[in-house]
Amino acid sequence: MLIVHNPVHHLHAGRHEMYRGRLVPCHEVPDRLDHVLAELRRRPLGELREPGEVPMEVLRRIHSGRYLDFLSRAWDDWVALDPANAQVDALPSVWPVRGFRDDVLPDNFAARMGLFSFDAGTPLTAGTWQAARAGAACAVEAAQAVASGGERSAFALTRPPGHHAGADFFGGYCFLNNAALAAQTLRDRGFERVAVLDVDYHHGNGTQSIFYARGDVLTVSLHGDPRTEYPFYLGHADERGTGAGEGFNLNLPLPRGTDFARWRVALAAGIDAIGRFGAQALVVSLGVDTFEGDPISSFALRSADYLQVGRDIARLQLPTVFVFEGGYAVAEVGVNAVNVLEGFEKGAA
Ligand code: OKP
Ligand code: ZN
Repeated sequence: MLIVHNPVHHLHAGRHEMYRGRLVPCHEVPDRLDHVLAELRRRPLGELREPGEVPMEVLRRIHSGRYLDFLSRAWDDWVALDPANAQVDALPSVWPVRGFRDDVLPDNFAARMGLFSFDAGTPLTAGTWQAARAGAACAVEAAQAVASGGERSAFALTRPPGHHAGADFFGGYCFLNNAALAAQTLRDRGFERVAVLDVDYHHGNGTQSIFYARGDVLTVSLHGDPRTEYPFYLGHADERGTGAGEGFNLNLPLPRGTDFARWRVALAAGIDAIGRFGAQALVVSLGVDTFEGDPISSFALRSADYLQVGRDIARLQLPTVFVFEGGYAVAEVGVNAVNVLEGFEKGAA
């Protein structure tokens, strides 16, 4: 398995996220990735590589031009407001809900932040754009390696994560949708039907919305029930896709406290759907915040369970691109993520 890792991920290092009226330290920290990389050096699974640059046109396959313009300049705009802002993360505080217009791009910076986001838990920092763009490059390069047939599987090891980011919004610690970019790259390189399997604790609302009206990319997400869990406003079982995409979105929400036995039944349903769809390639949004020790999530998977997760996914026998997403129990995130990859490699053999 080829591993493409983001060498500049640490340029995105948020200080605070808004939580219950207070600014609290970020859960999505650079240490997370360093732990996964360290585990991969202990248990090597294949070549470790840094990505080249990803052209803006490739990002535009998934994200809108006006969102990319905003994101690429946001930090400079923020500091231009006041030089003292260079010491502070930018967070949105105002949003256009139902009845407001989103077609007029505001001049005001706070208003633009709100137009292109959906929560106040996702700080934009000095290096956010550089880190996110290099992360997108990891996902695209991993997908290209699999599409060229040079690798049967690849892992894009990057942060910030991506699955909450939509075509034109950030949120949920995510800015560019790495998994969607990987799936689109596989489509553009000739795979007619691509599936995205999102096993992160949180519903992959960005990925779902990007592909919701498309029948060529099946999106499947297992996650905490949005009635109680973030991102709250999407991820219900009755969301099945629309238009040409009808029947090509599958949500498998699960209650807080779900253990591996129950979670694995849902995984089997997701894997079945991917098989029936006739997927020719697979992207896995690999979050390990389903772990029992995760500080912001409430499933109860144990470290050894992740080996079985990888084996179960391997049974699809598809060219597969794994993309790193969540997992906030920092000390265990490396073991858990690499367990999935090792289970996959050994299961496939
Ligand atoms: C990103 B990914 C915790 C609030 C949770 C957002 C969670 C984003 C998860 N105090 N806020 O899906 O792992
Ligand atoms: Zn998550």
